[in-house]
Amino acid sequence: MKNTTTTDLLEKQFQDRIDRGESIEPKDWMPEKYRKTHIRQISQHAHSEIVGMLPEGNWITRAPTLRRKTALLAKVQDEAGHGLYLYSATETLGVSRDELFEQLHSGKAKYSSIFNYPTLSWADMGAIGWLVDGAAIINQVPLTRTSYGPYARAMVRVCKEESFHQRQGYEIMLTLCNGTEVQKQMAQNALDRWWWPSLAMFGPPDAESTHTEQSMKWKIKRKTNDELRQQFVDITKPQADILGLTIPDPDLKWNEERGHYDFGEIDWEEFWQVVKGHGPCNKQRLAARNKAWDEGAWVRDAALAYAEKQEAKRAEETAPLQKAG
Ligand code: BYC
Repeated sequence: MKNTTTTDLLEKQFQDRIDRGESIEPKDWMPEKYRKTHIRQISQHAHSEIVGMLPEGNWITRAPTLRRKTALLAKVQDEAGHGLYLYSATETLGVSRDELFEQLHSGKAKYSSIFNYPTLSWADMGAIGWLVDGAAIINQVPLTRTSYGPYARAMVRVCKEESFHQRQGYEIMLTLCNGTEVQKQMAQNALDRWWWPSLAMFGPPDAESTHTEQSMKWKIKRKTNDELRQQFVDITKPQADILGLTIPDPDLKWNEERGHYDFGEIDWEEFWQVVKGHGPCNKQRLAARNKAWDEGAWVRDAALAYAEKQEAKRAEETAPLQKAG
């Protein structure tokens, strides 16, 4: 007969809590693999937000109007905020922010494949908001009910902001599509370049996804990569029709029987090349993050020196009181 160890019992109790829909909090017992999976997923998500500021930051100074500039600036600032909440949520699992930054800057950490593609025209700001933030919402709304409390709570605010991001992107597309023929072509060209990378954002097909099965059991993921990808295609195709744009996929057709759109094969070879660091902008993105980190060293040093001085001052002020007491 198999011996039931304490760990087996704890794991069973943990799974029972998950099955009952309870939220897991930082000080609760959790299997080491659950903790590690969260550190991996939440930190990759945080890095994606931070690196995700770069392709759009590229267009802030060239936004066509003041209104567009303020909206884009606000969106990019929101992404910095999302990155910071998510780093804080990761820290609750016992990893330090310095370690997380080191993983990003050394190239060890993954971040979303999508941010390794270039932003070539203003229409890309529209396509990113519409497609990339649209995909992010579909992926992240289920995460507001993920089993780890700090991650689920961070996702609530993030999703509200993503909704504004998606709308500002779609409105850019709508304006371009109602503009001149050249503007409409810019919008079509941006859709042509961003469509397939946006579908790949959801991750490998379920059959090849390393983590989905366990993450579904632990209710980290509430839907699989393929389910979310299908949902994205079903929602986005009618939006493209309203814009009068053509999705660059000859196999995209409504399937009456399935009640979903069928769509063509994603180039997974390209996806893995990008994930492994060989995408069009991987080197540029890492170089930009490292440069910002190095150039910000004096700010971190000054903040630390100020905090130490304040601490010393407080200690000096309270010392006589303590002596008297
Ligand atoms: N890019 O077993 P799988 C945003 C990796 S932020 C790179 O399915 P999982 C936004 C995966 O990490 C967008 N790598 O993994 C920000 C794993 O490798 P490791 C980011 C990818 O974790 C600013 C391997 O492939 N969103 O939206 O179960 C402006 C096998 O995959 C990708 C999040 O991070 C990829 N696309 O599922 C605008 C959301 N896909 O770690 C927008 C939270 C997979 O074993 N994350 N890999 O070395 C998730 O929901 C899940 O982590 C994923 C992947 C669905 C992404």
